[in-house]
Amino acid sequence: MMKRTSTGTGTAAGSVTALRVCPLCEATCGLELRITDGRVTAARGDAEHVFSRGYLCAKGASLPQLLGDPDRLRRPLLRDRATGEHREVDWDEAFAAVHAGLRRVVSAHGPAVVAAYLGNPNAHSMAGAQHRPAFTRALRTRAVFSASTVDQMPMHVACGLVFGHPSLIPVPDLDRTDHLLMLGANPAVSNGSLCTAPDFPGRLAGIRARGGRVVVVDPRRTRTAALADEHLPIRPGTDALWLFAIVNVLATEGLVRPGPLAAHLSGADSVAELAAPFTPERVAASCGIPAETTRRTARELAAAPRAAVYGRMGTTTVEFGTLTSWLTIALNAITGNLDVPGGAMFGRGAHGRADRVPGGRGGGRGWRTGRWHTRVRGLPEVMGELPAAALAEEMDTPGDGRLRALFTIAGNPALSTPDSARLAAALAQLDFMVSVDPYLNETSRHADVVLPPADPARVGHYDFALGALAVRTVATYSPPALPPYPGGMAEHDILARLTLIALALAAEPADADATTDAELPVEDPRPADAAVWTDTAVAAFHEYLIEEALRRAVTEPGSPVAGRDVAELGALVDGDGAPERLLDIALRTGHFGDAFGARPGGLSLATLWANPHGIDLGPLEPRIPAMLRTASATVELCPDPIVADAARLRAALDAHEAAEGREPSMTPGSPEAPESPGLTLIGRRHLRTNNSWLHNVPAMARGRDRCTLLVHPDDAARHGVRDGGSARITSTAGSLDVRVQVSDEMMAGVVCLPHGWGHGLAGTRMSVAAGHPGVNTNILTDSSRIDPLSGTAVLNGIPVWIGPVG
Ligand SMILES: Nc1nc2c(c(=O)[nH]1)N[C@H]1C(S)=C(S)[C@@H](COP(=O)(O)OP(=O)(O)OC[C@H]3O[C@@H](n4cnc5c(=O)[nH]c(N)nc54)[C@H](O)[C@@H]3O)O[C@H]1N2
Ligand SMILES: Nc1nc2c(c(=O)[nH]1)N[C@H]1C(S)=C(S)[C@@H](COP(=O)(O)OP(=O)(O)OC[C@H]3O[C@@H](n4cnc5c(=O)[nH]c(N)nc54)[C@H](O)[C@@H]3O)O[C@H]1N2
Ligand code: SF4
Ligand SMILES: [Mo]
Repeated sequence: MMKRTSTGTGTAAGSVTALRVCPLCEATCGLELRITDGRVTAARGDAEHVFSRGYLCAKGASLPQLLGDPDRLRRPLLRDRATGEHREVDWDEAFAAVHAGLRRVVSAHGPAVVAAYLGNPNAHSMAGAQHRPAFTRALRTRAVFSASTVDQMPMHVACGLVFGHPSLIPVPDLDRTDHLLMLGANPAVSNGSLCTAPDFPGRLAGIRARGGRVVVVDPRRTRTAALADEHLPIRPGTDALWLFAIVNVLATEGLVRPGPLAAHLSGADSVAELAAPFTPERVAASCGIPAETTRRTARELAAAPRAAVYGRMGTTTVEFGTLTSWLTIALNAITGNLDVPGGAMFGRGAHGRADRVPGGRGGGRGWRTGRWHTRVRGLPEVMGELPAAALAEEMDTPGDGRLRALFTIAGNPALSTPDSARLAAALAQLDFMVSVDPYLNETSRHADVVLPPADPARVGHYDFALGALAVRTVATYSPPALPPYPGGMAEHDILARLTLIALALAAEPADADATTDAELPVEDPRPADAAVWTDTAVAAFHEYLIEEALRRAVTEPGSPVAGRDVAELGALVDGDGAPERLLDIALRTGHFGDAFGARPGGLSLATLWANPHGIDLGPLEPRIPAMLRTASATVELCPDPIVADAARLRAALDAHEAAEGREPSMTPGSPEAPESPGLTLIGRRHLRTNNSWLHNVPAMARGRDRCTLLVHPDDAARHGVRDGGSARITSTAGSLDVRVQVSDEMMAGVVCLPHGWGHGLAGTRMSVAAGHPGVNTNILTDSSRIDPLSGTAVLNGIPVWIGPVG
């Protein structure tokens, strides 16, 4: 195949443009980058991109500053354990240090004491999808943690139980719905999550322009609430009660109408039974929503021709996160809005696999959690991962199996996960730590070796993770906009080398008592005794990945290339490097693929190259029952773990009613209950932030202080704090001093602090961020409070006390 060039047409003198999908959030906007003198000098929306049509936000526009950030690491760093200082080294020295450090830990204690933490940007790179999984498997450890358990894991669990696979997550069909009931989401700022839709705000406006209705349920009057027809303030953590009350109204008023889905649904009657105790009147005080409003909301939902219920962070990172996520699915199902246009539908990436029996009945083995447990608290594994809330205790609690080494890949758990003070201390006392990260930040400052990947302009891009969550099926491939810089290394090449090191160590004899029961699911492609991370070994590893992908494709049921010859297909694979070749295989063997010639006109890498503004494969289509993976081949609407958790919710409501008179609300916030804290804490995001890592970009840092505590005027008066003054905020986990911003956006009894701040720590190298550090709200997050079914930390709805400082 001919080598293709990436940069496009010339513009102003000396400049060219290149197209690139933005890697910063889930909206996947097409950008047009201007490149001058080998640098990205400007970014604007790609007006011709089939999905985003020119939309971009302030973060996308700041990409040139991010790429050119002088603090961005371009060479590996090695840490001197005596001084704590990091110094630049070459790649060979860095990988040699990884090899030696990992060998020291694994030969003494076995691979089970090595942990990995995978952060959010893994969902936004090809390397995260293509190379990262082999690395964590090669580590042979069960101690894999990720940002999912401070994010969307409850939705995975709900979908795993109901549909039989945790990745089958329905998304609101924004462009065709007449009614959107949105809980705990602020897409006007976040640009959407678990729902990929560039220009989310424009699409919300579209619903209203069509005569539809948008209802936002949120303790704060957010930008999104301001765009809606109606805003219902709700007490943090009580959405499960409220959604059950909606089900209760539908059931008692004869409004349960699953429609054609009924044929593929089991357990719908049990949902109504579960909801029986939760009347609108009973939950009103806890939720802060009058019973009449709840009844009206239920009737409006039932009456809308096409409606979707959608919940995000405010519904997942709460005490009943899985139950709440499940309720959104259940409501869509019993109102006849699941898997129909305008309702909640299943996305499918352009590379997505074919459903098992095309057009036929699905079915599978079902899905479960708890295949292994954490050492200290016995918390169950979910999707092969352990809760981030347990990371610190697994590292700092003495005993057999204590975690002694850690790899962080694209993560900043020191700011992003619970009980940060304890976690920072635990990171500091690890035997060995490696961070794959472009910044020396609050997490990587603890790393013995920091491996910085080349920036996104220098690698290709295709959205593997987000395609399945998009409101339309769209495919865009962005080739590297710039050549590799001298001495830089792409993330996939870093991960390939780390995998080779882990595989080589697996082949070495270990100490007698350092045993593991984990088998080795990745083959070491090198000949015996070959050097570990040479270019030749990397090439062999890439060949192995490509062959594996083909082997899987020819054996998978329903695959359009089932039964064909791996060597025959291998000769047809297109693309310049391993990431492109793996993408070509995924595209061509997927649902829309050309099946390596068997389906002319189907997708391949070549068709993506020919369409640089993306290919639109149309709106979502119904997929039940063929996509189902439950044992019964039905939507199992009332699985046992959900029934049990509904009993836990009922018990919580009963307990609070028993305490009636002393404490009129299930959540803290009542002055009549002095033993309970005064207030509940929730989080927020800002247009110019991206979790913890854009605060070093000058355009993102400019302007007013954003790390403020929002307090309702009545609460400010009651607790003696004033606008612009300092307050001390205290939870069961820790205490912070923070600047107060009095705001009637807040529901009374609820205060709000953003996450991702707390910069300027010793040993970090983020000069802009250090100039406006803010405070780390996760010092207040109590790692003992989790949603038990998913292990997800309670980040929203934290009981806190506040008072003036001094
Ligand atoms: N209190 C509270 N805490 C929260 C949240 C909240 O709402 N409230 N939100 C949670 C959510 S939703 C999430 S997703 C998590 C995020 O948790 P994390 O993923 O742990 O944290 P991020 O701040 O996203 O850090 C991303 C890291 O990746 C690095 N990075 C950026 N690009 C690349 C790349 O291309 N390759 C590599 N290798 N590294 C890269 C950055 O420098 C940074 O160190 O935070 C969670 N924490
Ligand atoms: N600008 C910007 N965009 C981002 C990010 C960012 O940091 N900055 N992060 C990205 C990431 S990783 C993610 S996961 C997404 C998250 O995307 P979203 O979930 O849309 O973003 P949040 O701002 O966390 O919105 C959660 C909302 O829930 C509300 N809330 C809190 N507690 C409750 C509750 O108990 N019930 C209800 N009903 N509401 C509650 C909060 O007030 C808040 O408005 O955003 C992504 N996009
Ligand atoms: S909305 Fe998201 S994808 Fe679009 S430009 Fe902004 S950060 Fe990038
Ligand atoms: Mo997230």
